[in-house]
Amino acid sequence: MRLTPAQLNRYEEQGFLVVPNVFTAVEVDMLRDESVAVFRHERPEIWREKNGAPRTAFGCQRYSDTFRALTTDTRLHDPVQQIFGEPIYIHQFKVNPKVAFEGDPFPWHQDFATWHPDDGMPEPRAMNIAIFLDDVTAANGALMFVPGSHKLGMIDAPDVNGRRWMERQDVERVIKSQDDIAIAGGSAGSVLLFHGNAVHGSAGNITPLARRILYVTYSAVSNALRNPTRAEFIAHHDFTPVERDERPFSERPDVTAQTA
Ligand SMILES: O=C(O)CCC(=O)C(=O)O
Repeated sequence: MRLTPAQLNRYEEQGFLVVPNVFTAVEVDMLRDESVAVFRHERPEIWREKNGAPRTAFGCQRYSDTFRALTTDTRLHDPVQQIFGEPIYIHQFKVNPKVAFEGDPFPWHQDFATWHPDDGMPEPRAMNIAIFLDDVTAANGALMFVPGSHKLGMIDAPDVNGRRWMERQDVERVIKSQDDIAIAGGSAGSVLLFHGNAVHGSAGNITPLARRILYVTYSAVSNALRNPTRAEFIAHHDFTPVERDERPFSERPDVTAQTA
């Protein structure tokens, strides 16, 4: 999948982009089933909310054939490679389920404000591309973005218990300066791309509707980590370029059965 000039312009102006109807309903079902299987595991890579509800499954492409195949799918790989103009590797992979009634918020932050100080990533030449596994709305915890905030550069954020959420005065300043907050919603199967310096966050999910989102963070190979400090399952140390595969992940022989 290549982005059109209009989509690229929008991404460059806003710092994020939703592309509807990229994955089919059958594929979304496969990815949902696989994420349910992943969250049955008790592993250090699976983080839970304070109440025990699943929050994030990191690095599950390493033990799931379905998710591994997905990382080479041209619908995820190609738009990012198009933006960076060079080979890319996988910096991070995760599923955030934001479960019905219990999913907690993600406070405002920039991803690069963690990647740079904690992972030793030189430049914001890494980005997320995400698949909506449910219909994502303002009600069930869609990501919110401050449009254009990626152009402000990285804003230092303090390390508080291993997380670098933005300080409130910075959030206020950025939202005032851009005068906007946008909801990145869409139907299941849509894809969301966003810049490493895009200021974003999401509210909790108090609805009975799940809001599962799967994220692949690709980085330009020239931007490989210099001195990573976080766990390898969060910030990978394997900088091998991803080899794209023209076959949709769902049609590959190794992903016909649930694998996680
Ligand atoms: O899934 C979400 O609601 C937000 C996730 C996010 O921003 C992050 O993991 O950095």
